[in-house]
Amino acid sequence: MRKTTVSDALFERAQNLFPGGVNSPVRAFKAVGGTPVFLARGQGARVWDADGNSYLDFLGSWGPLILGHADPDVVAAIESTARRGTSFGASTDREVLLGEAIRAAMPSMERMRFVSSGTEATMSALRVARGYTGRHRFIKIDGGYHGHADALLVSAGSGLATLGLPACAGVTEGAAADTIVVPFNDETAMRTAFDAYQVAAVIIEPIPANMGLIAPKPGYLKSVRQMCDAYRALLIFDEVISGFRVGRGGAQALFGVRPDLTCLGKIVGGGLPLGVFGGQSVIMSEVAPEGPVYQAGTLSGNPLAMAAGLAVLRKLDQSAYERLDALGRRLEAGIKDALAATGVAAQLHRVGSAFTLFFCAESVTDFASAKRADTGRYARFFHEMLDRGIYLPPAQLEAGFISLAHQEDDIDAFVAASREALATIH
Ligand code: HOZ
Repeated sequence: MRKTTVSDALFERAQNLFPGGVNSPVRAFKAVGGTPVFLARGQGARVWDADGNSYLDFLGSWGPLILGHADPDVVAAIESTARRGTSFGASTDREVLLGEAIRAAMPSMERMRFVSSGTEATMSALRVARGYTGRHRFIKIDGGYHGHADALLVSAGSGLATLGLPACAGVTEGAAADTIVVPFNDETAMRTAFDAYQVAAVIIEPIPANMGLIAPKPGYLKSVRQMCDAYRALLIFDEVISGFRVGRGGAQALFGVRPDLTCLGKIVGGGLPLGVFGGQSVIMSEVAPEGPVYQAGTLSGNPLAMAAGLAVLRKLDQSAYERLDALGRRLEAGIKDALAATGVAAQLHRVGSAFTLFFCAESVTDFASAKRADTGRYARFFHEMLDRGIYLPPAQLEAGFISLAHQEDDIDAFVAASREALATIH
């Protein structure tokens, strides 16, 4: 039996301080029940909680930790940078170095701006698209999550989906009125929206990972690109999760689709707060001080985040992605065997080192089908796995992640725990 005394006591105190006891809703275990685990430290593929229990971590801080916890090169980069100053509010050489590394990996990002979170990146990219096109409406995907800017919280995935909130209180009708929502993987619905409205942009996670992980059907992203061109709207790829996760060039390289603007976060900041938006040079000319679209931040381009991001990107070569994919294939094969052996109806979705297990018999292609998967069963699976030392996303409509710190043994441990957990919940 796991000890939870210290986590329980901390949660008690945290509830007095923070709404729901947390500083981001998805951490509150609302979808799975029980008391959230308070983590004390992480090393490689493992985390330890405040009670001393240890877990193999397949959450990876919701995506950033592609090298695992406390990678020595990342820690060294942060330490040596911190000794020279943590923030200047002025330009540094590391911004140039990281910017060049990002552009080399994703040539569509001809010019970019560093911000402090994925939310800032998507909010700003949308503002730029509106400024550039002179249009105010935009299309987003049902269940797509692009952070918590007002207009983007309409029909959003991640925590809103987990909490079952179709809309967010405090978002005015005016802010939501410009958001046109269409289902993922549905070209007809998008074309209908384009026919009905003049839109500035389509903002889309090319591989949605906030309604669980769902791959685009063949040709879908290309046809979205074509529609954007035909209707003179910008295509914004939210690659906060897929960027540097599914390959060095992100989903845009994987599917051969060049967006006009890209938003990054998570991995690119090496576990520190960082977001990036960028794209065609002429579009980025809209951004102040070159153009009239204002955007700013005291900690933008923060030296510690630049150093951490550079240290991570240096290690993400082709062999790193081959290794991640091999680990992903091992996990997928093991889980599929476990499902067959236990007779549990579930779908394992995987792209490289990102995955979701949907508890349902039908295939999941969009938000509507994702929401039909059995969340109660996922909750039981989650706790059975936690008790077996495996830390997963505390909600089915999210993605799990494998890191380069995971070894074959860790994947086998995940599979063995899954087999027992599936048999128990069946
Ligand atoms: N955007 C993350 C994945 N859904 C969750 C992070 C958070 O909301 O705390």
